[in-house]
Amino acid sequence: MRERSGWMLAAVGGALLGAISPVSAQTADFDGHRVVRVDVRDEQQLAHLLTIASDVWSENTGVGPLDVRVAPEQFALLAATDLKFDIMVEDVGALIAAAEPSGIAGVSPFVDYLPYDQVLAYLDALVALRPDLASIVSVGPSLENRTITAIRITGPGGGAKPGVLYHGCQHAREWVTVPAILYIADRLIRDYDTDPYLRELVDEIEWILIPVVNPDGYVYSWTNNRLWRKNRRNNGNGTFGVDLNRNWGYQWGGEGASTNPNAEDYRGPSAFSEPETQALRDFILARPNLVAHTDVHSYSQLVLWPWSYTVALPPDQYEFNLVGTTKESLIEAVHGSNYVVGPTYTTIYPASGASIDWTYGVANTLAFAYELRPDSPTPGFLLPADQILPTCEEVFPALIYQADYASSKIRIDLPNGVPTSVLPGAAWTLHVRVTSAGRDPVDPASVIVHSRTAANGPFTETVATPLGNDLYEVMLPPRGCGTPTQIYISAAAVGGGTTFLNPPQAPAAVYTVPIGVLSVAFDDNFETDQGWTVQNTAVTAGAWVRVDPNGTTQGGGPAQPEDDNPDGTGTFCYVTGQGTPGGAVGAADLDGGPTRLLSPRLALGGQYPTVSYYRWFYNDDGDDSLIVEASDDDGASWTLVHTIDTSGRVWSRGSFELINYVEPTDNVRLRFSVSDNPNNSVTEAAVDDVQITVFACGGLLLGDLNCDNVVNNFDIDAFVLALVSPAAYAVQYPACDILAGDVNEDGVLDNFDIDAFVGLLTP
Ligand code: 0X9
Ligand code: ZN
Repeated sequence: MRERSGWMLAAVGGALLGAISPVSAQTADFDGHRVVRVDVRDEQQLAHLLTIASDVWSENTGVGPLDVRVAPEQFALLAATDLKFDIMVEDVGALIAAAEPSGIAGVSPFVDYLPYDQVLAYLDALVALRPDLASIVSVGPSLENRTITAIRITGPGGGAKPGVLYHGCQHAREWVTVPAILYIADRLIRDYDTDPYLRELVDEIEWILIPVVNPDGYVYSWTNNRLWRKNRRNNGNGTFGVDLNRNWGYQWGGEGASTNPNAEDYRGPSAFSEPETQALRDFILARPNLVAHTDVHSYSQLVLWPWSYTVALPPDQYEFNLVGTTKESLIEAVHGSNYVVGPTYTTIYPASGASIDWTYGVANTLAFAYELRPDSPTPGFLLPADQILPTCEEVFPALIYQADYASSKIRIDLPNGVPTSVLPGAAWTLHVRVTSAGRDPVDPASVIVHSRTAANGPFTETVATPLGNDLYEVMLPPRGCGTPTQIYISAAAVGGGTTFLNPPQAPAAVYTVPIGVLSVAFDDNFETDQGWTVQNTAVTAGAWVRVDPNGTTQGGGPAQPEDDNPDGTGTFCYVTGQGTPGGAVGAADLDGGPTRLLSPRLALGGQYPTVSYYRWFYNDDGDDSLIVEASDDDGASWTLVHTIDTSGRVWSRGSFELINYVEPTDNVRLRFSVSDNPNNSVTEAAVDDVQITVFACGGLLLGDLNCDNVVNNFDIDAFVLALVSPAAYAVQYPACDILAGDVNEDGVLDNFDIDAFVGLLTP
């Protein structure tokens, strides 16, 4: 895992329960409190430290360097132990005092932090500036009955406009998120007359901006405890607060959220138990026009997207990554700040019940979360006021871009998917649904299916036929058996603009439709021995072994899996060394290596094999990997297929077209290799459910003039002979069908087939 300093989420984990004093009504006093970075060597030291410290400031609690806050008397206790530590913050109280707002009434929100009533007054002032564009909208009541207040901004003209909803301050102490939202409203309103681009976005989009979605917490962070995070729910056991960003109802109650009411990431008693999340949920559900959502937090300088609850990537990962990396450069272009982008789970930590998982997973918006300045624990939440304006300025273009992108988006779906294969000689139909997010309608003449029959040839464009209700269809012509058909779809809005693609990375990525009859050539769930061999080099422990695995754990998560792939059958798989139930994690992992798992020889000559397998990989220092290779010469030489170097801690599926790596010969082998060399970490890998599907032609293979079931240079002589003298061809190749030479599939073998035939031979 990437090392990051950061203590965004303090006091995570039940171990801290006893150490945290119940919140009193008095102003929390952090004078003389230090933040120390302790070198925690093992679980015992960790447990001991957690009985001493007030709370944890690192984002993950575990063995290794750990930042904790200690009161002066706790510091004395710590100093008396043999734990080694560095002092990171000398005086938390002084840090808070240094970032104290001036409290001057009427001050700009971009010059100093504003108390809640002045935030509302600022919204009123903006509405007063442009009542034709802006209005105050009530989202609903907070727990203490404050009104969660939005400013709605849109230009003249009604009708269905795509909407965007951006908000700050789910977490009370993240003060800079409030001006960041106000700044958007400010610019949209003040620059409407002078900036044609912003004017267009205001006219064509409904903007809902909520500077503070947790008003009770925000007020409390001003009056009582500057470092308050949650809402102000009385949990009934002397503790207060539910983490609103663990209370949303998509996969609520999973990883990365606490059941402990005292914890900073307490998820609440049930999904949407809190008035604040309920109000936002109902507000969003009542507005199906919403296309984008942003939840602004601080700090760490990150741009995050779903999922937060699982390591799995969202279905729209490609698009999130595209928009996310564009945001990264837009931000950097303003003041040079570096923001790290990625899915929440892997970029910060697991967090179930987070807002963006719900607004993406349920409300179907393009949902991002930000962590604003600074990038380090000091000053962390206590960002000096002179950094408010640059922070607002640097994220503004990225936030605007997200709204522009999401609201002009055209979506291309394949309601029936693409066929896994089609029969040789049969025409087939593709159904496409094309919808517009609303700023401009779809241009029906722009819906085009691009198809080609050679891996590198030009695409043929077929304009789709509209069927009504956003549905279109395209009839694709019958083809002989051979190279798969490749397709992608494009569409644009009336008036042009961006051409949207499916798959979005087309034509670099395409849908592949094999022509032929699908069959399974090899299937191994490792319940029996199908002839795999293990080859070890410098392995001292943890070589590949076929077992029903015993799980091991490290840092609260699995290292070696307890079960084989849950999507497959049986209980066995290959793992790197069998774990001992309850044994130490390091005793059962791989040491040295590589250990290599070699498949039996696979006869795949002349076919189109798709290989799929399931894998597990865990490595606690990030310098090892699981390597997947293929060979077409019985293992004499190897071609790299996949490198898995992220610790998923879950089973995931890998698949590839063999032909993209090696020739499908009768001497194919697969190989899975992993090493921990030098032996410096916990390294665990597992492999299960290796399956190879192939397409048998069961008929004519186009281009296979010598009928040996492969199209290659050995067909050239036969093709030329067939072309110049069909009679001579029939004599020399009595078992073959001359129509295999009709490569362009126009019904005859003639000179027009030459280019197509050459196309089959040149990869
Ligand atoms: O833990 C959180 O809720 C967020 N970090 S913070 O330090 N600001 O508390 C990160 C969660 C990402 N946000 C969403 N997934 N909405
Ligand atoms: Zn936050």
